[in-house]
Amino acid sequence: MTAPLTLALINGFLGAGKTTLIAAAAKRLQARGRRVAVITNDQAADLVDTHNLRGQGLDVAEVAGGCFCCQFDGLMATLDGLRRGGSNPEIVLAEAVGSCTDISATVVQPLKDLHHDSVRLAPFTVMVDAPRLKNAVALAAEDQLGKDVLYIFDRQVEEADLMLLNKTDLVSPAEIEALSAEMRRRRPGTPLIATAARTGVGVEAWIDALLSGAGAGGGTGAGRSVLDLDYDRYAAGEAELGWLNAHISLAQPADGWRAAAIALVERLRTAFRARGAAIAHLKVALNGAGGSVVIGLPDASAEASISETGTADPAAPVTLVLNARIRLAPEDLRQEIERALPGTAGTMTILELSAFRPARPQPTHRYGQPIA
Ligand SMILES: Nc1nc2c(ncn2[C@@H]2O[C@H](COP(=O)(O)OP(=O)(O)OP(=O)(O)O)[C@@H](O)[C@H]2O)c(=O)[nH]1
Ligand SMILES: [Mg+2]
Repeated sequence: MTAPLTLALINGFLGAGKTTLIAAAAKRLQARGRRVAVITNDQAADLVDTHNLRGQGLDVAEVAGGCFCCQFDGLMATLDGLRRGGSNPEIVLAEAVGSCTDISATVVQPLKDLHHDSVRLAPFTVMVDAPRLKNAVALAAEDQLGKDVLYIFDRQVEEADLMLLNKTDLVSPAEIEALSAEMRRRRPGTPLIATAARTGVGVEAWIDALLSGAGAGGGTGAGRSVLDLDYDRYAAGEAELGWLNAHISLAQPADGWRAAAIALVERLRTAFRARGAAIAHLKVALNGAGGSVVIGLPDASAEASISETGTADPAAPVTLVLNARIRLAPEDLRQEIERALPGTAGTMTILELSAFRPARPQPTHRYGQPIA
């Protein structure tokens, strides 16, 4: 029998910083001599996160077409594929879809019950975006994403074995204290690490917690509790957001592709603002021969983040992958994106484009009680 691999599941609302943390942690684990792979997950294919992480040289597999809870068998097949594949990882970091919750009942418990021979679970991590929590506390039910989306945001942390308060670089030390206290109030007895994934703060501490298995209640392991969740509100919250994934082939952008990607994101920011459509996360990846650029906009007022790997051949064609999670009807979202796209380049071919509202979650398994 092959040795069990360690699976570290991480959830947290859209744009919290999960992919940024995973990239940072995977590289540090590799530097410690560990074999690591990453699993990304989404409602549809063509993920910016997958391109982003692969562009950073990581071994990445994708579970597309539904969250881990609804694609549990797909998750198991993907783990199996990684195990048989070239890198044969000891540790797999798996990022759930950021609009999902109830991962303990639908993913962690079935893994404990049905797959404990082949998978060792690290504490289930939930990451919270510090500025978003600050806003949620201040505005209560009036969050710009709507009260049902806020319901999901609020529930996510309540099932954590390990909590991360991220983007601590964007709040003051006093606010870190207050927000940490708020998280401890929401999820008592659960370890909390303050992180700034973008600058690397807290990443080593997270890795140590994953490897030692230190989780909720001072115990080890994963899935101490399961949520008592209102699936109608959960489904309504997910359906508040329009979801669009596109994969587009572009001829050489006139101003260079970095400028073209930034201009596209800024055109979309303006368009969504004009319609009063809140941004949950807008991501664009441009990939060409020799390099890639990833632009992220986690909300309408944030500064767009830009990361580049390699040096792309400026004369070569590129592919653009775009993922938008916006509080807007899918048909309107599609229209705005199609309207914004042509300015990006002279010639483009849309290879794939899907725009939809996430369907009601139908988990493969659901355990009403935690497995001992
Ligand atoms: N200031 C700051 N920004 C961060 C930090 N961590 C991540 N970000 C930025 O937040 C944005 C979202 O980060 P991601 O890592 O893509 O977030 P995610 O949780 O994977 O998002 P989804 O996959 O859409 O759910 C990006 O623009 C990041 O650069 C941080 O610690 N501080
Ligand atoms: Mg991500």
